[in-house]
Amino acid sequence: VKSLQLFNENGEDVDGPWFPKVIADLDKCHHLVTKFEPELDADHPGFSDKVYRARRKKIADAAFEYRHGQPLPVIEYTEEETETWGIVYNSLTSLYQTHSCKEHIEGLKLLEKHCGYSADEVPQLEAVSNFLKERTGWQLRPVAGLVSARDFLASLAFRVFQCTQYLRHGSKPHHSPEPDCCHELLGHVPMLSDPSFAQFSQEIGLLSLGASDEDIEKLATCYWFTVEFGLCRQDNKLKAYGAGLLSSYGELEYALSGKPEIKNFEPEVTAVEPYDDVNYQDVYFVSDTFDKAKEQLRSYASRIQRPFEVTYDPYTQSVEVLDSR
Ligand code: TIH
Ligand code: FE2
Repeated sequence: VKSLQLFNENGEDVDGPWFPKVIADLDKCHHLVTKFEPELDADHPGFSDKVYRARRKKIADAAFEYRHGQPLPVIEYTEEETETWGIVYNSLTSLYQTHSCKEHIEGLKLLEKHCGYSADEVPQLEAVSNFLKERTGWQLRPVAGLVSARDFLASLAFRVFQCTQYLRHGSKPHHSPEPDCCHELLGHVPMLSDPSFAQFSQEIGLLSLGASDEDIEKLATCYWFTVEFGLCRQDNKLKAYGAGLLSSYGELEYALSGKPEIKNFEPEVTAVEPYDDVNYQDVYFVSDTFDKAKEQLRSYASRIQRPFEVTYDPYTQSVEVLDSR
């Protein structure tokens, strides 16, 4: 095994797609997918709301200017935004006891205790990021909207979670086709405070570095059906651990209603399942434990061809790349 020369003398990539090697490289990993932007999508609930669109742009600009190491932008949320947050918070927390996994319930309890999570105020990313750093070594960075799968997965390798800071449109509090800060703060953050889930998420990220477009698509689909829409079995009952469920009152109810199809998580099958990124999912995948899902993914990914191996060094927050040809 020798160290791999990933660039030629002109700095060009010679060994496949570029990927970040150190945490500061994530400044180059925020390419957006402009699918559900209120500016461009006539079906977006904010499409004909000028005030909402201007607000979105202002919050997006702060994210575009952000560089690794800076303090996270502080957003002063308006009364209307705070009200939307409160509606989402109260409706969701009324479902969690029966619908969410114990790791999520535990995480949210800690956030209420240490980060001032409540229905009255939208938490600021800086405080939440500092909390996660102490719990599981994860941190947050702001992002303007929906990031490309390659960039998003790459940040996970460094235990960095890219978070939006705007709120969903107040007219549709119970489901949003795009991520917003309710989704990040109520769906993802409590899960990332669990050590086993934290490791599972980083693992998907590491497996994605330098992968082909086709393999990124497969990993992104596994990510979608686990981290975003995953179910698990606890005390013989189905519970949600996917953040897309934990932040949508409508879909959380639906997923556990007995109506949709439920299949066991099997990376080979899950990776090629078509998914719906606008409406509720047709099918959900269930895993016993995060540790088991992690092992399954690892063995699945060992069959994905990459001419090198990557390992993460937490002391330098960088990845080491080893030629395995
Ligand atoms: N549908 C989720 C919600 O309403 O909070 C948001 C998203 C999850 C995954 C993609 S968009
Ligand atoms: Fe998400």
